[in-house]
Amino acid sequence: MAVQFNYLAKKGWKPKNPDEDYVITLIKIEIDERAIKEAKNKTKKEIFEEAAATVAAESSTGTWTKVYDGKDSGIPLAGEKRALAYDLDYEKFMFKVAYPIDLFELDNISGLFAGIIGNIAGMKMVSAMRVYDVRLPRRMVEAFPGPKFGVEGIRKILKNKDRFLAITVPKPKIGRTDEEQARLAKILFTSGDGSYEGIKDDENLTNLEFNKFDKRCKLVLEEAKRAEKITGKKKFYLCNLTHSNINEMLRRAKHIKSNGGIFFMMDVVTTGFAAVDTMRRAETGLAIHAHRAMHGFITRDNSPGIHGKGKLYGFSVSMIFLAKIFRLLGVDTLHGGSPLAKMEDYGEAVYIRNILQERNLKPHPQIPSLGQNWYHIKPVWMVASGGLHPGDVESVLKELGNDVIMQFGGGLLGHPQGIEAGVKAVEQAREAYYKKIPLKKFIEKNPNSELAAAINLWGYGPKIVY
Ligand code: CAP
Ligand code: MG
Repeated sequence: MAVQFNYLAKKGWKPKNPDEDYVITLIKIEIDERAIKEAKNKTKKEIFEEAAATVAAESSTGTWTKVYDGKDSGIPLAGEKRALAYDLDYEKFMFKVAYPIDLFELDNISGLFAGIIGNIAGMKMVSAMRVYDVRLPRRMVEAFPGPKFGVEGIRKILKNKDRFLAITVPKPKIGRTDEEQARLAKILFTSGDGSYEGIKDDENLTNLEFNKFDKRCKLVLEEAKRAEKITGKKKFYLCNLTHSNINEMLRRAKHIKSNGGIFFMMDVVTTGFAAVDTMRRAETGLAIHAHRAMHGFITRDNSPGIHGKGKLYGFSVSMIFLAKIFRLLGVDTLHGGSPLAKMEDYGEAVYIRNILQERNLKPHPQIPSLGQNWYHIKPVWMVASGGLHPGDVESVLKELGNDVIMQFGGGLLGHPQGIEAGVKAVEQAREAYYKKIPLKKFIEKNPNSELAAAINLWGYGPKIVY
């Protein structure tokens, strides 16, 4: 490629003071077989170098050809500020790109992404590409507020010092009217010992003819207040305000706040980065529960190369990358999957928990990643969800720790003895866990308990959702 500058760093080059002066990305590519055939006198290694340099060029200051470089052309600055591809791994076809911080507006994620990953997936010479991670420098991190409440803020509001939180999403996904959903909330909040704390809308539930947003919000929050009086325990409702019009989301947030809510739920992938940033900076006074519907179309990769080794088949951006950005933008909770829930999980859910909660995040030893220094940004709740039931409490918490919201949808509402029994089963699992009684022991001693009935039906370990 006849580009103006060399976008490939010299062997051994590393960015100086990366956390001060550079944005760094970590990428793996697969060289297209046709590109190898067509470039007869080039080795695969040379084509890989060219592809890595092209990524750096296209995403920073270069283009596909040499352009005018005379007076007022901008070429001197383009040369000085260019990104460099470095740390090339010729076995895994993985490399990093270092971008000088001046290439970006510090508080603009949409602009940043348009640059660093905006045009690179179209390159003809690669047949697959995965963007694993991005590491952001201090000044960029400081340009964002991060979560308003985070783990500690929510614990204070809920008066819960150190235990995990349990919530339920109504199933069927769609079917209950607003009034029926409020009646379900009442059962969840008041059954058993009254400690069950949360209800969440499902993603399909927005403002529907038979289940209106404003009415549902008011009725469910009224049940929360009533239940708090009866049980003496704080309750919360993750009320879904997702809309493609940000002004409508802001209106709905006001409605939640004026009805005494603590949280709103938004689908952060379908609404987008600008929407999340706007909703966070609007200071609604509410915590943000981030659901990630549609992320699979961005993050999923079934190829053997997904964790660096082997061939890569498709084009994707990892959940690690997205989780980092949502923490930065300021969600208070984020769906991050759960251990064992996905094929060949490799501990990704645990690492996502680390991304959300650690202060000085180190790269994962097996999963390609860069780590992140989080400076002032608070830790975020990890939401474990998808096919969970009471028999998972022990295994999920052992892996993820206590700063977790466990979501039991079908795994509570499908209890063979009914909804109240489902609540009791979760409560029994929670009590046993915190008393350090293995769930197996508990059900041996209490064979007629609701927990035993749940485990007899679902066993142990998350159900893979097919
Ligand atoms: C869970 C859920 C959640 C997914 C998504 C569902 O219900 O409501 O949307 O778990 O979360 O519709 O499946 P169940 P994630 O508890 O009945 O499975 O993105 O973390 O997978
Ligand atoms: Mg759902």
